[in-house]
Amino acid sequence: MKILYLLFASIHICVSELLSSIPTHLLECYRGGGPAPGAPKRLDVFLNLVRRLELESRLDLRLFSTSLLRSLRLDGIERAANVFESEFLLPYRASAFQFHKYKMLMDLFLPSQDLIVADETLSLEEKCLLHKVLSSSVRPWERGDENIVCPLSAERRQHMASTSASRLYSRCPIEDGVIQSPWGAIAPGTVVAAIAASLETQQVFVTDILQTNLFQEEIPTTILDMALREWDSKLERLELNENGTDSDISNVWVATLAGDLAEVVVNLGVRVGAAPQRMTIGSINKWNDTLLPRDYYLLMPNATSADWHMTDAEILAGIDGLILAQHVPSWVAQRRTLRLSQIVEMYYSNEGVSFDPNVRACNRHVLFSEVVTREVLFRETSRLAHVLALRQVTVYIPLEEMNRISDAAVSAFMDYVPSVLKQYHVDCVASRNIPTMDLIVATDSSWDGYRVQQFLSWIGGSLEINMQKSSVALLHGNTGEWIVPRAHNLTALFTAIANYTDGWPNRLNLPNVVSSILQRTRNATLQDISEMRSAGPTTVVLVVTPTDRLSAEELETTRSLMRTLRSSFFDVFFAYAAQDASDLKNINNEYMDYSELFLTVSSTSVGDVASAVDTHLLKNVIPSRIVGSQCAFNGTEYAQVPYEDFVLPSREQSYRIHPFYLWQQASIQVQFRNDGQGRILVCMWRGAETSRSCRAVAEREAFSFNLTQPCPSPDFCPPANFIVTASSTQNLCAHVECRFPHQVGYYLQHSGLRCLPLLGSAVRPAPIWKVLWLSILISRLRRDGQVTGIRVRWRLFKRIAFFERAHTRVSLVVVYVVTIASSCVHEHASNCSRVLELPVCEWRSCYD
Ligand SMILES: *[C@@H]1O[C@H](CO)[C@@H](O)[C@H](O)[C@H]1NC(C)=O
Ligand SMILES: *[C@@H]1O[C@H](CO)[C@@H](O)[C@H](O)[C@H]1NC(C)=O
Ligand SMILES: *[C@@H]1O[C@H](CO)[C@@H](O)[C@H](O)[C@H]1NC(C)=O
Ligand SMILES: *[C@@H]1O[C@H](CO)[C@@H](O)[C@H](O)[C@H]1NC(C)=O
Ligand SMILES: *[C@@H]1O[C@H](CO)[C@@H](O)[C@H](O)[C@H]1NC(C)=O
Ligand SMILES: *[C@@H]1O[C@H](CO)[C@@H](O)[C@H](O)[C@H]1NC(C)=O
Ligand SMILES: *[C@@H]1O[C@H](CO)[C@@H](O)[C@H](O)[C@H]1NC(C)=O
Ligand SMILES: *[C@@H]1O[C@H](CO)[C@@H](O)[C@H](O)[C@H]1NC(C)=O
Ligand SMILES: CC(=O)N[C@H]1CO[C@H](CO)[C@@H](O)[C@@H]1O
Repeated sequence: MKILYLLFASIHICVSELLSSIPTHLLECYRGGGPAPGAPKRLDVFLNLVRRLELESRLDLRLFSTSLLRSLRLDGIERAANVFESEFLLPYRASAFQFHKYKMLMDLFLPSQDLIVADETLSLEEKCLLHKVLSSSVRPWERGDENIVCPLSAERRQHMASTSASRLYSRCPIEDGVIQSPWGAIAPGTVVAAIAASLETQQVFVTDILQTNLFQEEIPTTILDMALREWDSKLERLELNENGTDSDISNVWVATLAGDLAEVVVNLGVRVGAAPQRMTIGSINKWNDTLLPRDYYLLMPNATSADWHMTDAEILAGIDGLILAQHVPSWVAQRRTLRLSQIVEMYYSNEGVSFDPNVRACNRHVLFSEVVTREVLFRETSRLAHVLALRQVTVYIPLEEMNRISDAAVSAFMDYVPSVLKQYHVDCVASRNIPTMDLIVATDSSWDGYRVQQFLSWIGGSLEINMQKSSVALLHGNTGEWIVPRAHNLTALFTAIANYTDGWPNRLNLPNVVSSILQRTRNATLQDISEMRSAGPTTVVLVVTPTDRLSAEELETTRSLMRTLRSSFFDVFFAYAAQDASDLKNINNEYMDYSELFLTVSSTSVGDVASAVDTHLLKNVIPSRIVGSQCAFNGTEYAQVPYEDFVLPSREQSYRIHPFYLWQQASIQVQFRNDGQGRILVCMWRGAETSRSCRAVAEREAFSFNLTQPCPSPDFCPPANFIVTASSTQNLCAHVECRFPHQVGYYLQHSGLRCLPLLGSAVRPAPIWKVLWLSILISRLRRDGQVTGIRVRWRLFKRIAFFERAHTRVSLVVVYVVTIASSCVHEHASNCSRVLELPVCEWRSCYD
């Protein structure tokens, strides 16, 4: 290992000392209790925030990790007793025991600067969330909800009676600085610090530390003198070898297990003596809600003791940090652009880190023995505890005594570790495909706001919306208004929900929902045209309606709206989660393009609905759409922006061309151009055919699938499906947007697709011009009140008549309006519906 000897003088010049007062940019996170609870404290949310900062700051891994700690981590913040917040006084500061070790780490072992301006990149909610999950602390005081959260047994209640502080300790304090991961809750601040330390390895001599001004300032001279004398005599007696390795402390260990174990020694061991059985190591915890984890309770066996010096989350993160620290320098040597979020995400995944797939959290129990030995842990812990004690304990504890206590703590730790490794172990499993989609959720009266949030938290995580192209939107099931218009990350989603103050649905009004979808789909199509898109995620509308039933009138209205939707837009999937879906199955029996799914749920509980959605929607293949929204116009091909996508090894990306776009076309080409990070395999097939034509596309090559006469017979025109997998990866995706280094990127482009009726055949006015007219017309119609398909059409015709009289040129526009609002009533009609009534098992029939 490379040993860098610290030049303490230089630290003084470039690095400021860590202070215990809350820095200005974090004050808002405490004033008035801080922002309302928002996104779940979960790995995916944490990674998304880190990624956002990485994208903005453009620092390398080493500078970024240390700056992240400097800027947003401050351990040991607690609320002062009996002080009330005022305009001039904020009763919070970093005064709990966690602060001391963290201060030593940052001042002496990880010299760093704060190069990140979080305020420029993150919203207030995001900044505070990231600060809270990075900073270790415990909120110890009684809150008043303990009887609900952690009820007492009668026998325990008697023990409790004797507490008499001015403020009572809670039976279940809240541990901060933790996030939920599939392999147990972890303290991400510890993992980040370990990675930072590994890239700046320092072995610091105890004697050097003792002589640093920064360190000496806060220690009584008598104690310091005793310490110096003891070390000097050790040196004189040549108890230290000539290289001094007997007296140095490694920053990687300070950042991880030795740091937390030294806290046990100093805060508890000094009090109870050198007896392993009296050392409290580890903790019993519980999330207040596993679907929407926000508070992590410490269920302390004895309410009056505050022995949370080394919690399970810190142990797990310490082990993970040590494992990563062993590998990160060599990975960075291979790929200089490697980012913190990539390392952490790959480690906490079933596939492992792309450079070294065995390094992953599901292998933690195996890797543990490679990185931790009792001897090293003892050596590092005892030295650090000795130094830490000078700061925290008011009497001098001789080295011998400190070593005995440390030895007891290390014994207690080594005894405890197997059980904690076992408790949080989850086997590695083969990773599964996650479909990309624009999901829209609408709920009925069965869920209140909190349950909707639980569901969204769960589905946002399962769809990986923070990491992939997917988005989630929330529609009010009764009014059809947008509660969350569209969110690409969970923090934005929860901020919008926190801002929503109107009531939650007391019933489901499906006509309102479908007409909102219709309007949104139209807007999205117009946007596709103006952005010249060639492909995109499919829209999936998930109607959660375990309780409410449709009235006959509503059914009729919905049917006619659905007819309008289905005849004009082709890549909107509907999924209904209901206890009895018989009525819902009647909504659409005209356009059988298999974009419907009925999930039977057994109750209204969020867990039941989530498990049905997981099995039938998320594990399903929902292909992305390849579309030809815009037509060649004025005799020229319209410009098309190639669709950029990527595939991860062991996953696949699927696409579909709806038959509408194939109909009546002479020749269609779909091109896949490899972006050069590995080889891909692209397969094409039509409808439910099992025969696929596949083609390997090497780095930087392109391949076009040619479909001549894709629909030769008017009666049979199955959709065209494509699937892309990565057959090899060079592990070199380097630009900042890469999710992982081993993803393989490609571009998709096509020509010859039929265009939407919206911009039908040869036309004079420019597309944007028409688009505007269309929007104006339809939004006026909607404002007239509740929309039914029939009424829409009727009013449209009245308006058409008006416009025709008003201006002859307008009649051209009107043709498109008719085509879009009630498409297929016109010339396309018969052909349109026939295309769509194809007997191909794609969706509905497979699950019926
Ligand atoms: C979340 O999305 C919003 C917009 O939808 C964006 O402004 C914000 O920066 C995103 N946050 C993160 C952390 O990516
Ligand atoms: C001290 O370092 C030298 C060279 O760096 C090495 O040869 C020697 O073995 C080391 N001594 C001890 C006791 O580690
Ligand atoms: C979990 O804690 C958060 C934040 O305190 C709170 O908003 C939420 O209601 C709690 N959930 C449950 C189920 O108690
Ligand atoms: C908790 O308190 C009980 C009774 O006072 C005691 O027997 C037990 O050892 C204590 N547990 C711990 C972990 O201190
Ligand atoms: C919150 O809602 C108000 C209006 O109700 C709106 O003006 C504001 O922009 C919203 N804030 C966010 C962050 O969405
Ligand atoms: C669609 O566009 C119209 C007009 O531009 C706008 O008023 C409406 O709010 C948009 N609807 C949605 C769902 O975005
Ligand atoms: C159509 O093309 C002709 C000649 O190519 C050009 O003069 C005319 O401006 C174009 N019209 C539009 C609307 O772009
Ligand atoms: C498809 O057509 C293009 C151009 O006509 C041609 O270059 C390409 O080789 C064709 N692909 C196949 C597989 O025939
Ligand atoms: C444009 C087009 O192909 N239209 C066809 C629609 O279907 C009828 C028969 O139902 C044909 O006669 C049209 O040619």
